[in-house]
Amino acid sequence: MSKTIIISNRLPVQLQISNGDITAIPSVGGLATGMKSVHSGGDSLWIGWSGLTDEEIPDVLAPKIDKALAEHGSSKVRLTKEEVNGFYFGFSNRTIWPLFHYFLEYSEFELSYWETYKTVNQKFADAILEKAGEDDTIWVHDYQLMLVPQMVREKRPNISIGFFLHIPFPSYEIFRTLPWRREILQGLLGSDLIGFHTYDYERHFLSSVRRLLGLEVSFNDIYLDDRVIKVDSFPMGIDYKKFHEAAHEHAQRNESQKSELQKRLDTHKKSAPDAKFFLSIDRLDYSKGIANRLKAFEYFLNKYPEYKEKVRLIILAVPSRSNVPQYKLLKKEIDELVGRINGELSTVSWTPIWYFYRSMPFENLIDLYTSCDIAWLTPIRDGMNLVAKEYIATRTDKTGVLILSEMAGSANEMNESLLINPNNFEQIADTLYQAINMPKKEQQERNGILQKRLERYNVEKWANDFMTSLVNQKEKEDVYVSR
Ligand code: GDG
Repeated sequence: MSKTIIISNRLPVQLQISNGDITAIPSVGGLATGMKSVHSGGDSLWIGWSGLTDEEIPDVLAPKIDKALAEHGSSKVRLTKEEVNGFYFGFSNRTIWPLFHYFLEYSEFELSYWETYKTVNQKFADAILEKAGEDDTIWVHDYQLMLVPQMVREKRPNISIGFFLHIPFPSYEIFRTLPWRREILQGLLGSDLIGFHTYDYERHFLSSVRRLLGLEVSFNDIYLDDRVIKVDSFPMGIDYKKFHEAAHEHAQRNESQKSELQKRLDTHKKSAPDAKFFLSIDRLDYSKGIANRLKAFEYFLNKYPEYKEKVRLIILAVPSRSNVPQYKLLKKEIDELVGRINGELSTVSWTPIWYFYRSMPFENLIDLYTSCDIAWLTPIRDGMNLVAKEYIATRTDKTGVLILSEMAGSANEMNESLLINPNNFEQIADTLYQAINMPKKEQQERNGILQKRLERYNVEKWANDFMTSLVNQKEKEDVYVSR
């Protein structure tokens, strides 16, 4: 029987070794949360890096690790510490990530990173080739593995390969600055179908293919030798039911079933029923605009001082890539901003910002989504932003206001939210004011429309659309070849 092979840098679970025991904990992050529901439902194998380097895995534990991963339908690619440094912390996160998010000044063009990226991509391709049958479908994910499609294609000319990019594809003017721009495009073109979150990313990609490789492009088909490659947009959805039902279940809990966090949130709500909670949740990443949000919060409190002691900003910043210098610096900047703003504005009964630097269990995520009146998600650039969708899905009585950045891919589908430019503090302050004062009926009207859309175009539909499109493209290609 044919199967789907999902391949991404990280697996759906992360392994931890303590006292000779192995624990598998669910991975946090957009790709992992989204694909997990697809993976758990069907006949699929997920190949990726376990999160532990070869040096961290004692020989005696290797079989246990393979067994633990197999229980999650997963198989690992082995990487050394040096490979992780060059491939993941290096080329992926110091070259591609900043470049594709328009932080050109952060992007490092380092030959040794590129060399390691190629070596590691080949390791992932080899792992696929070892496991894949001729009829299997390969679905490669994200910017860490852009060379894999062509590496697999060289050995298996007829196998079906799809690729999905979870981050933005930048405009040609940005992309052309990359020294290995042609190699990256050629790597991606090993796929039969290349998917992006939005039509804009798709157009940017096609423009780069046309201008850098001079290939024939007709609508969204690329002609390369005897192959036709389709490029399309598939805006990723969420597991709507999971979030919506979790919120319903949450609302029915009695006092003893509530988490400590929820009890604290309830106490504050009771003591100040008119107070509003703003929520900000992201990985701690410069693309997410957390520092800007803090500055804009201060700006808002200066412009509308009547809201001092009446609003509170809850920030959940999930640790991410802390080995990369820019992330270390950002952490320091955020710590300082939170300290300064709280120091200057706090009163005996009010701390304006609650700041959590950690990853929280799913249950606490639901506590935050359901307790906060306003979700304030204003990345500088974001491929999609699933948190915005999750917040809306948990609002079972349809109240709540979402303030969303125009620069997030999700803004295209979430027009009923309050869209802002994350660099415009004046607009942000006025939008926060508008959100605080939005009548309940208007909130419910906006969220009702959003919820219907998110429920219909959920993550399962997203994955099915991608897979159906891949099958159709393969058939179209076969007809083209046999002409
Ligand atoms: C990339 C792209 C694109 C967050 N904190 C916790 C936690 N999360 C979960 C959220 C959500 C996911 O992580 C974050 O997804 P995002 O989409 O917001 O962001 P990235 O991680 O940057 O994801 C992004 C995505 O890929 C999908 O294509 O949307 O643009 O950058 O699902 O719920 N989950 C738990 N604890 C936390 O503390 N359990």
